[in-house]
Amino acid sequence: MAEDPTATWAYLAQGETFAVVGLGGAGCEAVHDLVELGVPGVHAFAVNTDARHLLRVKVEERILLGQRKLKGRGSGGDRIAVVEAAEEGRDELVGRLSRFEIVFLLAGLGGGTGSALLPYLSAALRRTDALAIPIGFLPFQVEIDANSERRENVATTLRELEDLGGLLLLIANEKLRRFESLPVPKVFHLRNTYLHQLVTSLVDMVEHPSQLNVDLGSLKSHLRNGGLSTLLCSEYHVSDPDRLVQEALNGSLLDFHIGESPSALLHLDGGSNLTLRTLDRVLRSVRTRFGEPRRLILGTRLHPEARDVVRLTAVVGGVESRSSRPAPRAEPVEPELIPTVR
Ligand SMILES: Nc1nc2c(ncn2[C@@H]2O[C@H](COP(=O)(O)OP(=O)(O)OP(=O)(O)O)[C@@H](O)[C@H]2O)c(=O)[nH]1
Ligand SMILES: [Mg+2]
Repeated sequence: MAEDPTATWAYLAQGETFAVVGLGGAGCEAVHDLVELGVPGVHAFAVNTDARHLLRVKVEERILLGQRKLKGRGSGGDRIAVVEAAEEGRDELVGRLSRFEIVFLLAGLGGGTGSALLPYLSAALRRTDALAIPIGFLPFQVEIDANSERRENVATTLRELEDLGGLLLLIANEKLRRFESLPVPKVFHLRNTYLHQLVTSLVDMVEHPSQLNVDLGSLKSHLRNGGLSTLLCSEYHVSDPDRLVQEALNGSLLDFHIGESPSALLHLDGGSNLTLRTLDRVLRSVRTRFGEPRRLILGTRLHPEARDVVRLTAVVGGVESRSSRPAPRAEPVEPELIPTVR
């Protein structure tokens, strides 16, 4: 029997592709919530220095770092102790994560564990073939203002992440204030749903072949040339492409500022009724709203049936660094004003 010519390369399509990794308390909680919302085909990890917290999260693989020094009790905001702990476990940790093609790393900024591990692991994974995508939760302004240690930890972490370049997603808790009349659990559910949309949009974009294909290779090369980048997502009725682009910008909970020379990789996911005119109007709207991009890549996936809703995923490069903007205000506040975010 003739040998199946695909057999020689088919194994390449079988590798594990995506991982989400929670780092520290807030990061592990976010991964737990993502798993509850459903991330099919994505392997989930929880990494913490706090054993009790780690036992609470329902995630496939749980890793306790720094047992010897931190004794499973968390770092109490000590980034340096966490880096030392990570150095000890480095080969095993990086080895376990680098077999994935895309690794989403999630952490709340301001504590010790997540703040130290987010840049540390992003940098370590950038030296492998895996594409590391750091996602940080920026604390509410009132928390930063009230606590100089947190403020320092946030600032140091942001500097380290921005120096790495590439895709950096910073979810700003402060932007949740637009929902301030809703009950707190509902607000955090909205944030988690948004996080879920970011992760699944990117996974969908690179995982499923499409008509105008955007694959992992195009994403990596776009990021290599794009400086600091962010991710925008939206869904809107196919009849209003301009509103689709507007929603991607206005509905974002990310902290970002598009610079003077942006680049954009756009992906549209829609039905068989998506017309060339609609594509054209999306592109025109991007040019108007983002500024004239120096580089634009367009991908589409058109499903066989007609769809009312079209989804836009945009990886925007040339985003300006937060550290070039004014430092956060530091005014004393009453401690009871600090919101509990757990
Ligand atoms: N727990 C929690 N923290 C959040 C959330 N969103 C943002 N954060 C912020 O995340 C920051 C870090 O908190 P933790 O994750 O508890 O800290 P950690 O990384 O475990 O670090 P250590 O406990 O100091 O070792 C805090 O400043 C919180 O404001 C959330 O949904 N849950
Ligand atoms: Mg902790």
